[in-house]
Amino acid sequence: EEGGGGSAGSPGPGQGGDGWFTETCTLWPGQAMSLQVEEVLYHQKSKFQDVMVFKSKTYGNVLVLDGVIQCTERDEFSYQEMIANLPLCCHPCPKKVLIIGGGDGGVLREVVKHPLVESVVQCEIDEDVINVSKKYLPGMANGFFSPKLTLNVGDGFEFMKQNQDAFDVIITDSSDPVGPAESLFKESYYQLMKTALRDGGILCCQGECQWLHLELIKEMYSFSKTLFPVVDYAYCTIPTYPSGQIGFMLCSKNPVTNFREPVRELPKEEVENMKLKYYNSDVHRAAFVLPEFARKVSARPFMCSL
Ligand code: SPM
Repeated sequence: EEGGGGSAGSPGPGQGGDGWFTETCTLWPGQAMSLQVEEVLYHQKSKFQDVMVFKSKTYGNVLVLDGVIQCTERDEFSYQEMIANLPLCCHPCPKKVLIIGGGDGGVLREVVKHPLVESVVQCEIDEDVINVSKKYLPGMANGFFSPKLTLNVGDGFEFMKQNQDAFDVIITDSSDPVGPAESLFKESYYQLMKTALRDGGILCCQGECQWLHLELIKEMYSFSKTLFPVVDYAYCTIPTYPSGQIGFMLCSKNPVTNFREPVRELPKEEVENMKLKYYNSDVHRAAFVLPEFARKVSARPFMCSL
């Protein structure tokens, strides 16, 4: 079995038609996350992957790609707010933003809220994910209606090859490194993002989980350090991702960037105006404080050295 093996509505691994969706995957062997299913709302194969949405008992509607939970209505805000605001609040003037992936629209929803962002291009390869999200995850997909957006249904690699020196911030909201998203965790992809960024540009990518993927994080950190003067790693908590957390790789072309200190402190009123439920400036700073086992293994003592 490659990658995710979760299923709902029909018997599958760890799921005996008992009304529970169970997420299993070769990336987190020996553990599984289960959610009680009220109704399967959509289940089809797209050109790229298996796409499912189900209504859960306590987490709202849930988007699942190739058997792996991508977001639930109850807890999606933590990941989407953090992957958007960590880079945006560390760039002095994030006018032009590129989002790769993120077909549910949640990251886009957060990016377009940011007052300094003037335009956003989003490249999502799977149009079915966008359409399904508009129908079943409207609270996330509302970003697709922003006048700041230019939507490109296609391959992010190809788009960046044609658009160099073009963006202040690039955010990669990908699924996991098996199947269609595998190449997004490789050095060649980070190199391409570097050329697509303007001088002083910043990138932020889905960076997997300290409890499960320290070796991968270490590898990404090492090759990023050969490409960018500043590299750092942060994380957030989120109940429905394996082991309850997920991380973010951050790289800057600007040698004076300090990711741990936002250049724009969001006042309380702005946090309220932007309807933020997870991100604030204190959470931003705290997100970079890693537990000792991760700080050591991911060579963290060097992460902030310039
Ligand atoms: N906009 C939400 C899309 C989610 N992108 C990240 C999904 C990751 C799912 N697997 C998490 C595994 C963490 N080790």
